[in-house]
Amino acid sequence: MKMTLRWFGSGHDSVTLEQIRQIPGVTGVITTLYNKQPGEVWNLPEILELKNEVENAGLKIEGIESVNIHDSIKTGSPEKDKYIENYIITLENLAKADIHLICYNFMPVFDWTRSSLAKKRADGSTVLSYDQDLIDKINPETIFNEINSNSNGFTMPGWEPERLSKIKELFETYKDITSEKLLENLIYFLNKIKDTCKKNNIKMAIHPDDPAWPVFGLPRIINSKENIQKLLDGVNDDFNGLTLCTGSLGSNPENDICDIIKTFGKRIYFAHIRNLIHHSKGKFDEAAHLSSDGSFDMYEIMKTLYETGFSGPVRPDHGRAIWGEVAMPGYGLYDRALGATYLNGLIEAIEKSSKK
Ligand SMILES: [Mn+2]
Repeated sequence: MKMTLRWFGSGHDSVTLEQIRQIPGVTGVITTLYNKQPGEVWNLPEILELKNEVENAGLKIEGIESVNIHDSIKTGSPEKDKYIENYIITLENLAKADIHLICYNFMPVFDWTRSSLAKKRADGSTVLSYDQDLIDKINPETIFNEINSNSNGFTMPGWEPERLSKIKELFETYKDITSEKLLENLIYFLNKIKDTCKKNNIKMAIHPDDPAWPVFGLPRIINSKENIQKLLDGVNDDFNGLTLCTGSLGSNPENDICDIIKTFGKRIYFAHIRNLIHHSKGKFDEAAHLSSDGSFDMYEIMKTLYETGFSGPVRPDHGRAIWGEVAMPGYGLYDRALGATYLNGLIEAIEKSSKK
């Protein structure tokens, strides 16, 4: 496994590449061109500029998170093919820069949803949290404003303010999109990019829906073992794979993460590892990475990944805000560095004990 950290790029992230380089055992980053709108072409010079910046800091780009999908592809509207063409050009340019792993999601309107970005814990740190009862009481515009005004001045991925003005319109475009239709549109997209991905050895690793159930009446299709199976069977080719995100899939305690890893092992290309504390149905707080801090058995998760032969990039996912750090919620340096170190400790122990 290759330990990485998500990095949003200079000017978009409070964390620097120099800091990431000093976390023991972190050898790469997962990054993106954060200014790009969904549907826009990524040109080769701008990709190479990003790559050089990362490599000059002694790190490697292990994958892109995300190349976002334009809403017309998700809704299957007439302009979809134009945006798929753009996506293909972007994939070809990334491959020319020797980047072959793409994390993306297929969630309508919102990439992810939380009811709080800074819930105070007993230890004085703050975390992102989700409470379905709170979400049920607010409308999408309110949550959009709340996310943006509580993000410490950073633009949260998937919550770009320019989307707010279009939110009513966006909901309108999704009103006839059932989960079956959404899956059909995803399969259409994957079939269209298949040849490009195969020719360029690109792995598409879809990110599960977060949380793992429908929010604001919008369909969710990558949220359970059964539904992931439908997608992987729908385009049954190696390029069509999965990002294992323990926090997203695990938001629903009915999802057995280790069983999902065993089932899809060979089609998992990227792993987001974090812990949650479940309170009750539809109610959870994010947590520090350690098993003892949350509801997941992190040792079992890492051991299962190891045993399936997973060799791709792994990254600690959201961390707590600790030690007074001001950063994008979930994406500070300190708790993610602790998370990476803990996960590296688990990996070392698992590797050594499996050789005995
Ligand atoms: Mn994730």
